[in-house]
Amino acid sequence: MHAWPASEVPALPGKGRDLQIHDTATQGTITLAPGPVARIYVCGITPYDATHIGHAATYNAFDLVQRVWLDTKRQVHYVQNVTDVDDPLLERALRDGHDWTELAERETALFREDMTALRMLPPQHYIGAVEAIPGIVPLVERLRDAGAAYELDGDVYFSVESDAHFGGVSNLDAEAMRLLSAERGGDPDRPGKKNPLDPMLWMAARPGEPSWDGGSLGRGRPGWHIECVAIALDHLGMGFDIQGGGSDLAFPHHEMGASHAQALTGEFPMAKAYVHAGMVALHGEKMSKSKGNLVFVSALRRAGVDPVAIRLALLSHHYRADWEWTDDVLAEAVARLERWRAAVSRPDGLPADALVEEVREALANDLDAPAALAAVDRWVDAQNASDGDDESAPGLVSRTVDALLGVAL
Ligand code: 5CA
Ligand code: ZN
Repeated sequence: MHAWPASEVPALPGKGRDLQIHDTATQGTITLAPGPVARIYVCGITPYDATHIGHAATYNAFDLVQRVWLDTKRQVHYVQNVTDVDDPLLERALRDGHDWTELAERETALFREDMTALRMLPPQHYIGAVEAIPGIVPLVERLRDAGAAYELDGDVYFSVESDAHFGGVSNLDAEAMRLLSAERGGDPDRPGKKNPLDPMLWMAARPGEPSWDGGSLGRGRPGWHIECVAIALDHLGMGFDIQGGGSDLAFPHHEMGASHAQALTGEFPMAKAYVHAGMVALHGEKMSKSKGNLVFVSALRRAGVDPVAIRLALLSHHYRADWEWTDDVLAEAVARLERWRAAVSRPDGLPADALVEEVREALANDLDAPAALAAVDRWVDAQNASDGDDESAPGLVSRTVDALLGVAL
């Protein structure tokens, strides 16, 4: 699949700092020091509805990761998937009488437009579940042949007991895992499973549903977790730097994915850090497609909201916080954008070299975007109240917020 166009990332003087990031698996902050090419996998959308502010907030967090790494003069190898065949997509298409492939294509196209408007840097590999199927089948066969997977009425399940590290990503107790499994696409109550938590790797063809040739597995379609693992291993290999997504993916998705990969390769860990963004709520409840309490990025854009203001609204919350979208959050971002634009539109101003370092430091410290905004606010307030004569300052501030925060003034 094609991704979306990249906006240019200006080069800044000097060099950024190595990223310290909170890792869900070790429950602490670790310093990542990748080689010349940093590797990141971020779970993509299930395209049955438009991009909402919650999605955008999560992708914003991982866009900051890329920007910090680029500023350390590394290359970034970024991979993202599109879950373009899965139960929720098929259910929505059936409910609305749409063709599921058309629904997926339309919503993926809209996602690309939203990501472009928000200046999110694109992945180098943007891969759909459907196009990944030829790579998924042999992985499931390998797991089965190694005794890490078993068949149940034609479906193939992964045996969580085959990975000694199972449970080490999300650190949840058995009861919590069972509840979340039932809530998030698993089937802990299906009779015949070796462990109630075992997730499906390959679902045998169901009447009226799309299916693909699965070789020795028979016709069917892939389970959700193996989709991301196949794509990540194909394009990044084991031991990549960050596996990213929203906090609702820690269990079961990232837990199961890590176990699939570790059982397949015998290597540990799949990723050096498992990084999870907080959930954005609307009217007190997590914004979610299934609940329908959504604010769409495309709807805001259509209503004339500057995407740069949307980006600033996302940046005004720490990525790990759960937060609530309100009209005030957007109004504050619009006002901040006006102040910042006024400050950099002057021909000269207060020196900004220290500001570059402050923004770098804030982001390297577990992506503290609110601290980065506060640093820019301080420069902007001082600049708007004084008559500095550094002719390079406004340009340097513009380039800094563009390169490190994706904010185009
Ligand atoms: N296709 C799978 C991942 S392989 C999926 O979870 N798709 S999704 O469309 O449901 O979500 C896409 C990303 O947005 C995920 O990382 C998810 O954790 C994140 N996300 C979903 N809802 C919210 C929310 N309310 N706040 C923050 N992030 C969210
Ligand atoms: Zn995923």
